Amino acid sequence: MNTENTKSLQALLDKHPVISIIPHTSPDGDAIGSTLGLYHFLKNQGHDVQLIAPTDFPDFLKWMPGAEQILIYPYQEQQAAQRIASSTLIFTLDFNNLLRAKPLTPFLEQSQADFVMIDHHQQPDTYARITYSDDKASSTCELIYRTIVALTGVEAIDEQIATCLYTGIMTDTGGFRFSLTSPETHRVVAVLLEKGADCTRIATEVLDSYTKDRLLLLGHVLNELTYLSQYRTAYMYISSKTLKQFNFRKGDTEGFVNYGLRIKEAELAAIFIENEEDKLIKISFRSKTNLDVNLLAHTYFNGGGHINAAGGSSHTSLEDTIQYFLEVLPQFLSRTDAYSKQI
Ligand SMILES: [Mn+2]
Repeated sequence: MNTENTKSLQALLDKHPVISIIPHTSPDGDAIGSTLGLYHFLKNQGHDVQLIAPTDFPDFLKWMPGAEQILIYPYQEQQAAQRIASSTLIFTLDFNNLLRAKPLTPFLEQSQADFVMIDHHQQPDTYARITYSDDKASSTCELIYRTIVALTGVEAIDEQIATCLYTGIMTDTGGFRFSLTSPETHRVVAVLLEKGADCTRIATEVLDSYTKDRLLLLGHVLNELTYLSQYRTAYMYISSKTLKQFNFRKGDTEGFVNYGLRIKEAELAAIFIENEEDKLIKISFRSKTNLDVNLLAHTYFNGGGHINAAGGSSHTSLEDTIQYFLEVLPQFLSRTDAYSKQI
């Protein structure tokens, strides 16, 4: 965070604002880690602060310190709406367009509060008074670390904050593997370990916490994986019927898409998941090297994200969506800009 942004943020905090912190819809490890990390920091500073999640989040994140304090909009609609209406400062973390906070979008749009966006996705929107956006950062948690250090110094990071930020960095880097994992990421993580983050416990809580149904669902999905060697592409799909068969719970399919890339030659992996509730097909893409799946998601599937990890959606059937994917895939791969020059 640069000096100007730090000064403006400190000035906003000096006004003793009523603060809300919002992660994106279907919050992941980085969204919950960054919002909780910031929550503990602001609480420690004596601020009036509330975290509001647009939707529920997976059980494998519910052990995190402070998770029980989060207002989850679908379960506490009135309280959440009132809190947003009375807030004078709103942090939006790990997303950069208010449409990514559905169903809270209309409440956020009507709010008179000052907005602070801290995020690492591409093409940030312009709604915030302070925008701290860095699409080269491994995670929003890394940016929250830098924000806290800029505002107060590293002394302000306690064990709870360290635990939350470590969790988000670990999950968003795929366990320190993805291309945006930098020397700086490791320096930050080193400090978080010194501050008391327990890497073994965090990894166990997040990764080794499948229900038996979830593991069997993964087995089922992998059994039906298709690999298109001519396109170096692996794809998987899950129908709502299959989800029911394995007693699906939120978060169960998280990370499944990455298995496609475990094929040595694979460069692109996709997963298509039927979501009966929202009446759409949710799509995730992952890639190796510099194949730009943000471009793929943005151009053909109403979505976006990062070069190596992006998501989108489709309002046609599961079959038609896969058919469409198979049609546009050769087109996409032959585009001159399919391979990003950024890496
Ligand atoms: Mn993130």
